[in-house]
Amino acid sequence: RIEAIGPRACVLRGFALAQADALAAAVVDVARAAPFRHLVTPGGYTMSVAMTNCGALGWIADRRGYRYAAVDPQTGRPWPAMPPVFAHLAGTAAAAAGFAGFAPDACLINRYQPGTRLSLHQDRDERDYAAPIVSVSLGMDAVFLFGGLARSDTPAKVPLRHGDVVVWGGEDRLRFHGVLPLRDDPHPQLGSQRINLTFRKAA
Ligand code: MD5
Ligand code: FE
Repeated sequence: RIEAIGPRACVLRGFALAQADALAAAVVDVARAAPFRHLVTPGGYTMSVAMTNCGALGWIADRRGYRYAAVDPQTGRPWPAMPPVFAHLAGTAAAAAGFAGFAPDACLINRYQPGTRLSLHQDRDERDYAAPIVSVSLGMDAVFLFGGLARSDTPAKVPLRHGDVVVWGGEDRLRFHGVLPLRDDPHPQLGSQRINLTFRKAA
């Protein structure tokens, strides 16, 4: 079941359900080597989303700016390798959405707890905007805000549930987006959290 939410953006409902347990177990492994942390933005705000990364490159924020880095600044070691189940899911989801040959080099893992939100922003730190972005939702439900190319465009609200996968590319790649504060409605497997895997080609 493919739901179009833009000309080149769609939700693949339940696409990751069969792999959800394996994905969640791999997140625990990644977080053992590269713990979740709350990044501080260049403006000095501590993000309410906790983040870690796997793959060749990881997205980071600090007082100097936003960028991708091969080494985790907290541990001084390279980010953990991308688990095969991650890379396979990202590739098959992109292909199902019409983007053949997607090979992400970065996976940002976002952890939301009750009250956590992500304010409207664009993803613009990647070298090449031609590659799509694939996002996998695990755990508690969230309301995704899907805006336009201007910050002032009123966003649509898209509910995202455990196992849903969203793919954005082409003219939808630079749309403003965010996540409303998470409600506490514990998930049977993951408890009071939502995990989002965001696959990108950064370099
Ligand atoms: C999340 N994360 O649910 C979202 C999923 C982030 C982020 O936004 O930057 O970590 S990725 C949503 C996304 C990516 C690229 C383009 C668009 C949305 N879009 O055009 O709406 O934690
Ligand atoms: Fe984003």
